[in-house]
Amino acid sequence: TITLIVLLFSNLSLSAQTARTAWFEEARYGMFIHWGLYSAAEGVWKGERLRYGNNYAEWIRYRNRISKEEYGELAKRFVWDKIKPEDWVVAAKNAGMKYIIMTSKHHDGVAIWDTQIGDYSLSKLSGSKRDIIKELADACRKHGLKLGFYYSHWIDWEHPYAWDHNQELTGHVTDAQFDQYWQEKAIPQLRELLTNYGDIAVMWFDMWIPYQQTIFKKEQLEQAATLIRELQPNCLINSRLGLPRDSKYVDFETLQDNQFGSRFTEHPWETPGTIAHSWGYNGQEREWKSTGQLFESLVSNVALNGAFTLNIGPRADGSIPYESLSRLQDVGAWLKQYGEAIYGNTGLQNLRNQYDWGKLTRKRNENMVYLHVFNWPLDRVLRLTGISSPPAKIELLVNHQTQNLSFKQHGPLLHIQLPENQPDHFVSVLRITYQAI
Ligand code: FUL
Repeated sequence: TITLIVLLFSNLSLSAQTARTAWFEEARYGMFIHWGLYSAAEGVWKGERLRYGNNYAEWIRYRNRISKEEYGELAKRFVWDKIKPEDWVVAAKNAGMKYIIMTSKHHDGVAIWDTQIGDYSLSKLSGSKRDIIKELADACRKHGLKLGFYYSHWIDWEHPYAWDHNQELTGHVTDAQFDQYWQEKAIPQLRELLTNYGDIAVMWFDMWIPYQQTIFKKEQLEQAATLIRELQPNCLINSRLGLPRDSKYVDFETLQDNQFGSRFTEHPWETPGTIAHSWGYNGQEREWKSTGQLFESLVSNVALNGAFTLNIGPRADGSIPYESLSRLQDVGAWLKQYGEAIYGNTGLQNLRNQYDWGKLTRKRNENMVYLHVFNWPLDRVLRLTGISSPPAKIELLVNHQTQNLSFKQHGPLLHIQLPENQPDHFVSVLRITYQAI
């Protein structure tokens, strides 16, 4: 009986987790927003560019050793009458994204919402009465997008007892001091975020090494996780919380920055990728990813059962740089036509899924497979191996319509006859319907 009960319970918790993550596995594509005081610095401090290291513009306080007070002055540069969080939500929606992860507190320690904990918040530093997080939450509800919060729980360059990466700003921090930071700042702030903004879909933490290699104690991380479960039982927690991936508190895995999947993985996972090099706005940005790269990231993650959370960094007046907006629009227009090949899609577990023409995705629980053709074969024959059951029909998706294609099956090899020209400039899509796979 005991084994049975244990089994029953583990199944229960498994299904609770599956129910929680169902929307996330359907969504596949979301927007990450990095927006904070660093956005106003634009990657330059007193005429000096970002110093060494990872060159991330949102790290400028640390990299350029800016004092807390001087850094706080950046809040004065925000152009309040232009800032409209609803514009971000509309941009995400038009881009075909299903959720938004917003920086509520990045490593600089500044709360973007109107926190009652401490005085280091955007509202207090700027004197503005607006609560951008509240406005964003309202806009997400209005437009039907899920909202999650990024919260830097480990690194906080403002609090004297938090973690400052190399311990250069705060000096040595003892376990007891760190716990003081945790109990007086992080936990109460998390409580605010989970209480005052309606349904929160994700708490996105940011520690990229296991907690055993950090100052964190397991109990502290579990304290945050149980608080989340208590206040928002449906809220997902990402693996950068720092607990092991198989912990009941970790709902999905976040890979390293810009790191894409390399094999089919059954548990829910995502890549956080940024559209440029920095995550926060950098006026000196030179490394914009091409739209082609973004398509490749999205499709290849979905083909391995993953999601893609694409970051943009709006300016201190709320505007989204043209370079980002145009790329978002390109992918959004494509998704309007071919979204059925992305949303709710996964891959095929035992397929290598590496073809010279592109990638294959599969609509979950249906006998439908999509071929995403990045390279239109010059001989107009598309070769697919790996699926032995014969297709019932194969269609090319063209201008919101379909065109039947002829095909021949030679044992495990399928030859599909293509028209001369690829219908889509970026990625053309074929749909194969099987009796069974
Ligand atoms: C990293 C952070 O250090 C970056 O600033 C950014 O927030 C990224 C998503 O996670 O590890």
